[in-house]
Amino acid sequence: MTTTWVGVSVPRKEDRRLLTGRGRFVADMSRPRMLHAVFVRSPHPSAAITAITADDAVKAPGVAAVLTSADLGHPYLLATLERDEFVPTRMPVLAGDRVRFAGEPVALVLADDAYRAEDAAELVAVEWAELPPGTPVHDEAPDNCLVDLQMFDDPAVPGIIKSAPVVITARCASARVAALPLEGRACLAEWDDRDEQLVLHVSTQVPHQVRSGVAQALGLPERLIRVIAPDVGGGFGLKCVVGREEVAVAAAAFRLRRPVQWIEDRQENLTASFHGHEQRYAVTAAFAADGELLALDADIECDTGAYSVFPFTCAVEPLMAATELPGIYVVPAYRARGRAIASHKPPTAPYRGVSRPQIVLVMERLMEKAAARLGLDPLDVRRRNMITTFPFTGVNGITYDEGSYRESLDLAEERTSQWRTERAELRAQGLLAGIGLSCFSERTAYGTPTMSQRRMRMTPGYDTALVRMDPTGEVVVTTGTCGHGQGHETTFAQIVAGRLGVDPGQVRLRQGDTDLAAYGWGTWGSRSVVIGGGAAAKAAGVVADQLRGVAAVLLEASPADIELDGGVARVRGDADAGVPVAELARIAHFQAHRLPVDLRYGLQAAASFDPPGTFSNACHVAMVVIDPGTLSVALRRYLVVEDCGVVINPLIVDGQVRGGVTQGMAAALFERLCYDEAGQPLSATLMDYLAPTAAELCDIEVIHLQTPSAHSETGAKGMGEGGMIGGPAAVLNAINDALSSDVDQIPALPWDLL
Ligand code: MCN
Repeated sequence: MTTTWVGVSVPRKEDRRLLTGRGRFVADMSRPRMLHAVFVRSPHPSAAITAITADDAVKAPGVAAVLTSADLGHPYLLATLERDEFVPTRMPVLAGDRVRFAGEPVALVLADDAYRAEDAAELVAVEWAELPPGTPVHDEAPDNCLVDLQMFDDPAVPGIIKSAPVVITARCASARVAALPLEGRACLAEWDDRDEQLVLHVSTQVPHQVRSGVAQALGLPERLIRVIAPDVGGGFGLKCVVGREEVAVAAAAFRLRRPVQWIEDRQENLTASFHGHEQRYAVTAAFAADGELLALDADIECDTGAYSVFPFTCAVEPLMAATELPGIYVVPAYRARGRAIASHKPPTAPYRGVSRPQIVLVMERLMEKAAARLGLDPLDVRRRNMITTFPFTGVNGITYDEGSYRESLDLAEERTSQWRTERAELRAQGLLAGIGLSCFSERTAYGTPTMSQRRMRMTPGYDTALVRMDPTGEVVVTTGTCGHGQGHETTFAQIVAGRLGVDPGQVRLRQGDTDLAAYGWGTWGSRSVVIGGGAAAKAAGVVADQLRGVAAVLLEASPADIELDGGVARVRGDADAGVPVAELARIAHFQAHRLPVDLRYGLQAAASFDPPGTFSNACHVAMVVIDPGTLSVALRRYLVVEDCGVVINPLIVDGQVRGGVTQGMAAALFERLCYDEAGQPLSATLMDYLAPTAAELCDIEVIHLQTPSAHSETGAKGMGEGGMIGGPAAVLNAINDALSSDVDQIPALPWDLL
């Protein structure tokens, strides 16, 4: 049996450097003659710019330049959907004649240190003419609607609703939130004369899309730009779009031929980067007397802020929500309208979960409400409606691959039976205790077959990996995916090591560099293990065949009889006949003449992978205790039964689940970005924006079921967002259980619970 590293909790290779302060983040980098960039930002949510005067700022100590939109030639980012219902709008790199949210960048100050740049930014005089309330965000969309999609429109729906025994209507909402990565956005751009390249070090999840965005905005060929993502301190979707600041910094370095660095501060991160999840749902669901869901009608509004993000566009949330709302339930008749509404707030990016925390919340609230109205057990109502035969093609046209929807619910119910006793005891003591549950699937690894349905001009999906073994038998893997906290250096090494019969310690992942990797789509949408890992597995399989070929020559055996394991190539069934893999590598490189032509010239292979996507699933159960005096909610117990197919590294998967649940419960209980009536941000610091701490958490127990995916090279399904997707609904259902309430929006703040 070949040793497999799949399923082993290999400690994260990256943690030694990260935990000992030896990581390399953009802010750790410095260059001779480097300029520090600070942006002059709009204090107004909606105003015309009538003049910008930088005379005083330019004369300030240490200032090298002040650049405006006009200085840069009015560059912009444009993300487009090829749909008539979509209104394309430009996002200027620096606002030129008009600002559309408070915090929008209007000028770039470059100085020899960041403090001088900050001081000089205050000297830039901008003349504003505030626009009257009600002025459309974009002239192209007088009603502020940037996309209006009637995604599904079964004409039978109104009739079914009219004659159904039970009709449930609900208005669910989720607040605008911040992804809040530990490291904000950051970039350092420098012109490299020797390579004739603009090298851009960016804290990003999508290096190739940053390259495309900069190239398109500045009218440069992509070859002229190299984007490198060094260590990235989290992104959660905020960094899977291209920041206009990144383009501005690139333009400044290109123009001045001096290195330019920009480090976003926390206030900018909260008020001027990308937000997520501000959505409103008006849903009507028809149920039969036995709890069967008969029809669903949904009207979905996503407040997507002032601009369409590059490359996803502002349609990403409404499209996802309207398409995937039915989730794990059989919905026989469906209507869904999804709209992206522009507002005078920062644009939204695809923050972790992308609409799925909201659609799961909607469906799980509907199940609870239907059960309450019909006097049925809410778990039985879920079971009555769950998809149980696979593959299943839903009314939304989505084909769901094999999952364990029913099994995960059954197991969760069994494992939490004691919680019900505990809840009764707590209630007997006069405490407000409640248990809530959410069942859901998480579509992951969206390849081009799926993404093309969105009709983006830039359609993401595939990825390519290159696996190379060097003459000492060590392996380097390059990939277009770009981990930023998920432990890819470890899990990709496990996948590749298993195929090559070597130790994961011998496999080094190189990612986040557009000059190293073929065009790829970065890390988001829980795509990396399936798509990047799948490409790496395929390429490693080819290199393994090459190794078997070389071994077969040396051992005078058939390649089919060669096993690679423990760093040695052996003839199956013959314990004595073996050659170390390192020796095969040496011969393949240094003694090529001894090998047949097709085995000469090194050990390497590239492979691409582009699956249709696969669905993981999970059931979350939360138990809360609510203080009757203050109505503050404390999480007491949390269980996740999750199925992401073959688990490559249980330690990492558990960490991903726990991190996601933390964000999910924070969205349910604390987090919201507030704006006043005029559009001024009120959550500009971490004193106002309540991020969770360890004190707000309880232990999160994780149990794995493993239903392998047929669409994945390794059988793994993605899972990086699941914790966030299931968390809000489970916590909100627990609160409603504790208070016998019917709250449908998150966060559920104490005053909402009165
Ligand atoms: N994994 C595994 N076995 C599986 C599935 C996953 O061992 N069956 C491992 C993978 O190998 C990988 C990790 O779990 O190391 C997550 O894998 P995957 O589900 O493929 O998700 P991605 O790596 O593509 O990560 C994206 C996902 C998303 S969309 C967001 S948002 C998010 C998240 O990951 N942002 C994160 N997790 C994050 N974790 C950190 N620390 N920081 C972020 O910004």
